[in-house]
Amino acid sequence: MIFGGRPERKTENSVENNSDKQQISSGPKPFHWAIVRVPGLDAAAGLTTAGLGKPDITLLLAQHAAYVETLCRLGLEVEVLPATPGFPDSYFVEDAAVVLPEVAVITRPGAASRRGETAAIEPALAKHRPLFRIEAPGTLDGGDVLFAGGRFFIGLSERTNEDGARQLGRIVEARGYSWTTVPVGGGLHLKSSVNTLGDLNLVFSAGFSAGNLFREYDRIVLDPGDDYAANTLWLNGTLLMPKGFPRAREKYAKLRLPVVEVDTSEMRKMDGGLTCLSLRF
Ligand code: CIR
Repeated sequence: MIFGGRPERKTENSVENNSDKQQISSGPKPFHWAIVRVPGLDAAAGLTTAGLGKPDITLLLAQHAAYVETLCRLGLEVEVLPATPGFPDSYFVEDAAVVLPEVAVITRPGAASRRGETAAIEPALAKHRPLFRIEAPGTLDGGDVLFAGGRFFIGLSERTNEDGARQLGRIVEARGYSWTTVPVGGGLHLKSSVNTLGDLNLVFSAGFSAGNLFREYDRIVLDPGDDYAANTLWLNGTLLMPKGFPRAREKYAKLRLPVVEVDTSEMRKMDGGLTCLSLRF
């Protein structure tokens, strides 16, 4: 079922206009589509290291519906896929695919319990893009793939291995994008710690360090204790951030972008955040 959308969207420009930076980016492209999946009643059986207790399924469903409504309000057309019983993490759709302007790449999730999720995402993406696939022995979770300033950063994590990163790298390279791997260190995925706030502005959790890798970017580093807020989602010039991080919100103010706070308390219990709940393209 498809919800929302609006016929015309304005193109957002980079917040900064620095000539060096223009070389690596022509500005973020607006998203038209989002794909999401309704959480299943078995969502509490998903993988988690959060130690925050079991999610309240009724509240989880309500928070998910509010997330979808927010995407619609921001002008996206949202395809809402049905729950897939037996795959309690499948509403974290971001991990099952990576969508480029030209093609979609079906991943091979690093967690064995999540491998079967990809079959259920393929038909939705096949309507929009030619499909490529990450093949064994490669593993890759979409949560480890950050596209910022026209470049792909691919996190090497417990879920994404060198082989998976290289396979994705070859696919993006063939379409004119540069890519590099990034050691994720702690945290589940790369995007648990780093996200784009629109093109060349990046947000980092306090403990994340990647040497010089992001030197051309403008960096906002969050305070210790605000790591979860690093999973903030740029959506066509609006920032969606998790509810309850006033210090992070204050740091974002310098970007002069509208900010919407979204309650993801129940997803957080399952190690999920705002980016993992949708594929956007
Ligand atoms: C998992 O451990 O795979 C899920 N419980 C959470 C996945 C979150 N996905 C993401 O950050 N991209």
